[in-house]
Amino acid sequence: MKSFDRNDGKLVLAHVLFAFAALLVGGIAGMLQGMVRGGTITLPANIGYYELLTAHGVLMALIFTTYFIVGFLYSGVSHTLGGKLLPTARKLGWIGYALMSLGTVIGVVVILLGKATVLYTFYAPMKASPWFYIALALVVIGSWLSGYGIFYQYSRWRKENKGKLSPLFAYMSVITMLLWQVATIGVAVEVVVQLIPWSFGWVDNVNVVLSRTLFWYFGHPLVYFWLLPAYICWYVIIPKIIGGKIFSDSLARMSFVLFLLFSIPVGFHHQLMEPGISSFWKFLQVVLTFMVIVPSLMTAFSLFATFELNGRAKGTKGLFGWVKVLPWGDVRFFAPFMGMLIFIPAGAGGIINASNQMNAVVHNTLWVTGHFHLTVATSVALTFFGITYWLIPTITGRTLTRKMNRSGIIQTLVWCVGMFIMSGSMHTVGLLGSPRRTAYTTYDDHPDAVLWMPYHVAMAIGGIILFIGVILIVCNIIGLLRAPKGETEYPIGEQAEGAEPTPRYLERWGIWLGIAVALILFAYTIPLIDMLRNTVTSPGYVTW
Ligand code: HAS
Ligand code: CU
Repeated sequence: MKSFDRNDGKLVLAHVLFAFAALLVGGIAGMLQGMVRGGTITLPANIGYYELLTAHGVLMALIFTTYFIVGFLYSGVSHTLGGKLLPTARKLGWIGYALMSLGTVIGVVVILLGKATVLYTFYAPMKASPWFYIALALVVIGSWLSGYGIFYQYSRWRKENKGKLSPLFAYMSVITMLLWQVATIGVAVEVVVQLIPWSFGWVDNVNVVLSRTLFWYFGHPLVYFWLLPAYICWYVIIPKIIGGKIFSDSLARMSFVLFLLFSIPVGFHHQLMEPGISSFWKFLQVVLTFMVIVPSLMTAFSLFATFELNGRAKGTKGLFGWVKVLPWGDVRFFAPFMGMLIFIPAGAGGIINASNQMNAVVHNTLWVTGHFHLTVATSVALTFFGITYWLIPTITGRTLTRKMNRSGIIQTLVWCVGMFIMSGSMHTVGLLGSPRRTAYTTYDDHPDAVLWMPYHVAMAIGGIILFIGVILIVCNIIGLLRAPKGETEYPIGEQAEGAEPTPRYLERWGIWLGIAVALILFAYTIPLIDMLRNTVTSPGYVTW
């Protein structure tokens, strides 16, 4: 077994540790805001509920995820494309890291100073300090450079390995980063062209519906930018960990291609209840949203196939015999598996959100908050935790001890229990009409609100359990950094024998990017022209 390149290990570790530092600070904010909303504590006068909520959203959804993803993708690209990053790729990785970190520090300071209480979606016409938007721009530009590093390593590998199929991990990393490049154009235009000039006072008004549309052009693919690295783990890593095989390399690649095509032209499903967009275009984007469910269903199918083939190879019988031979005691499997399992109801919730009429029931209620705590904060986060348990030992030349493995299983269970209570209450009380994004209020003891209160308290209890989960994962990481020296394998699965060879057109980037751009133009051109023609602008508001 070849050990992981030391210099690359440093780059990956820097990203992973930054990610978990963000998780810790974001987790503190999350627990406090849960308790405030449940009416169990009040904050000191100089800290606002919405300030904490902004810090929580930014640190968890934008910073924890992006750092972890960049670190994880770099590790796999280094491992599968030559065993070492090329100097240019590594340099781009470090410059990206520096820019993102500068942006994060500026952003967090501005939020904590109370100058940017605009939540992680920073909807206009709420107006933050310009430095908040500049900070966000730095994070995005940094992540672009990290993406270029991955493209560079991949294209050099392909030049030197003419005619060979690229490793699946690397291929998936390239798609993830391509999706990110195309998606972030929306938020970059929003921030640079609209929000920065406006918040500096160079222009007085902002086109609100345009800014939200540019945001969601980015905001939906953003959720797949979180999901795809988890899928890389499910497709590539998990088969190896369970001692099985990847069901089909072609199917895996095809599902990623479908994400590239369909995850961008669907942002309107976040704006179904907004005026200013005609129902025809909303309908069209809902249809495309249902298209983007397909690659997730393909993933579910493929995972079941991998599990079942693995069971059959080990002699299990019956419909569910394969369940018995899965390595339940191995946290590298157990944590991502719980992520998969929870993704079934989480994804079903998404399909409900995307259905126009039902969106009218759930939009802007705590149901949506429940939905994304199952998707990103459970399916994705648990998978990232599961990766961490082997990634840190691999890149630092250590081993995962039995004791650490057990702490990992306990951490996973704590997370699941906390999330079950918190997200379960959010879903239920959302259906009862309780709005999202609100601090504690009794609504003058209105009968509806009286009904909501116990759920809000349950949310706070779930939030406290989750915070214990955050502390446990941080302790586990400290444990991993001090684990005994040794070699830990980078688990990369292989395709099952007898599967069809992968068609080469899956790597013809021109075709896929071309179709993706065509779909985006189709879904967005006319609505954008409408928004530019019939502008309704607004001055900025500081609502906090
Ligand atoms: Fe979503 C709102 C629709 C997936 C995240 N979503 C959000 C927000 C976030 C978010 C953060 O259409 C809130 C944004 C805000 O602040 O306003 N979402 C969908 C749909 C999907 C979906 C159709 N969302 C995600 C994922 C996220 C995420 C993934 C993060 C990672 N979402 C919406 C809509 C809204 C929305 C509307 C707006 C709501 C509103 O009104 O504001 C789909 O992609 C889901 C497809 C998934 C599946 C599940 C497949 C299952 C698999 C697991 C297999 C398990 C195995 C193990 C094999 C169809 C792959 C089983 C083993 C056994 C032994 C049983
Ligand atoms: Cu979406």
